Amino acid sequence: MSDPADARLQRLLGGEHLAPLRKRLRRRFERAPLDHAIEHIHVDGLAAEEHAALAALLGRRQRHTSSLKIDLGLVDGALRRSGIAASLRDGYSTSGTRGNGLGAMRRMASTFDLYSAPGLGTAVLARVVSPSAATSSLPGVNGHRLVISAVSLPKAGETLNGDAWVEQGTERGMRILVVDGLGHGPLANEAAHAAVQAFRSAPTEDPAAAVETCHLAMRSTRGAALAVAEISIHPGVVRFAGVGNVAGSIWNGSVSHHTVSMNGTAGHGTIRPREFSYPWPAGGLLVMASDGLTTRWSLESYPGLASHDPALVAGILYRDHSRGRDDVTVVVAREAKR
Ligand SMILES: [Mn+2]
Repeated sequence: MSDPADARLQRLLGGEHLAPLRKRLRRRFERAPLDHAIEHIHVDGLAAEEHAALAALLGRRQRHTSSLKIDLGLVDGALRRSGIAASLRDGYSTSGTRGNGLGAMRRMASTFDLYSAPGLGTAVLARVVSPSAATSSLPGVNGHRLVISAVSLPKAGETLNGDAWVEQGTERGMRILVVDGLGHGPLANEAAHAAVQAFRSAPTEDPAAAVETCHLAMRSTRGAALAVAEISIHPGVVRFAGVGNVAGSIWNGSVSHHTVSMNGTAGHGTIRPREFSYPWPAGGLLVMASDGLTTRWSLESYPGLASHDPALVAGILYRDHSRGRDDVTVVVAREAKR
C-alpha cells in the first residue's frame, strides 16, 4: 500500500482517479528489462484525464486518443528526474531469482542511481547516509550547488594511496585539487599529502598560484603530477592549471573539451604554472583523473551517463578504464539538479 515507488508515482501522476494508470505504467516498467531493447510501449484505453497526465509527464501537448504510444526513454527520463525510474523496475532480475536485490537497495539507500546501456553493463549506486550528511555534502557556489564525487584508490597491494583529491569552496566558486604522487606507496602518499595540506592552507589562491604553492610545499618529497580546477557557475567558467599528467575534461552535453597542463613535476626544479579558462556550460560536467585512468575513455561512448549521479559516472569510468597497475583517482563535478 505505502510502497515508496507508488508514493512518488502518485506525486508525479497524482490523484485517485489516476490510480489504475499508475498501476498499469508500473507493471509495464517492471516487465521492461534493465538494458531494455524495448523502445516504445503502448498504453491503451486511456481516459481523457489519464492521457493528459501522461502527455504532461512527457512534456507533450497531444489531442486525446484512447491509446498513446510512448517512448520508453522519455518516460524513463521523466521518471528518473523524479527519482523513480529504477524503482519502477523493482522485481526485475536478470538471473531468474526473485529480483529483490535492487529494490531492497533502493529502499535502504538515501541516494539510488542506476546506469545501464546495451553492451555497457549495468552499474548501480546506492548511498546510505544520514539526511543531514546528505545535504551538507552539497557545497554552495553563488547560490548554486555542485555535486562532487570521486573514486580514489591505491594500486592493488598497496595500503597507502599515492593519489589524493580535495574540494574547497571559495568566494569565486569551487576549487578541486587532484594530485598524483610519483610512483605509488608511502612516498607517493607523502608527496600527495604535502600538496593537499598546502592547497587547503591557501584557500583564496587562484589555480595557477595554488599549483605553485603545492610545488613549493613538495620540495622535500618525491614530487607529483597535479592539477587545480576552479568552477564558477556565474559566470560559467572553469579555470584550470596543471603540471604533469592529471587529465581534465569538461563535458558540455555533446562533446568534451580537454584541459591543458604544463610539462614537469611539481616539487622538482622550476615549473611554470599557467592557467587556462574554459566555458562551464549549463548542465556541464567536469572530470579530472590521475594517469591511473587511461586517456582512451569518452563520455560520448556512454549515452546519457553525464546526467547521472557524479559518483556513478566516476565509478563507471573507473570500472571500464582503470589501468590496474597504479593508484587511480577520478573526480566528477556537476551542478546539482533542482
Ligand atoms: Mn599515477
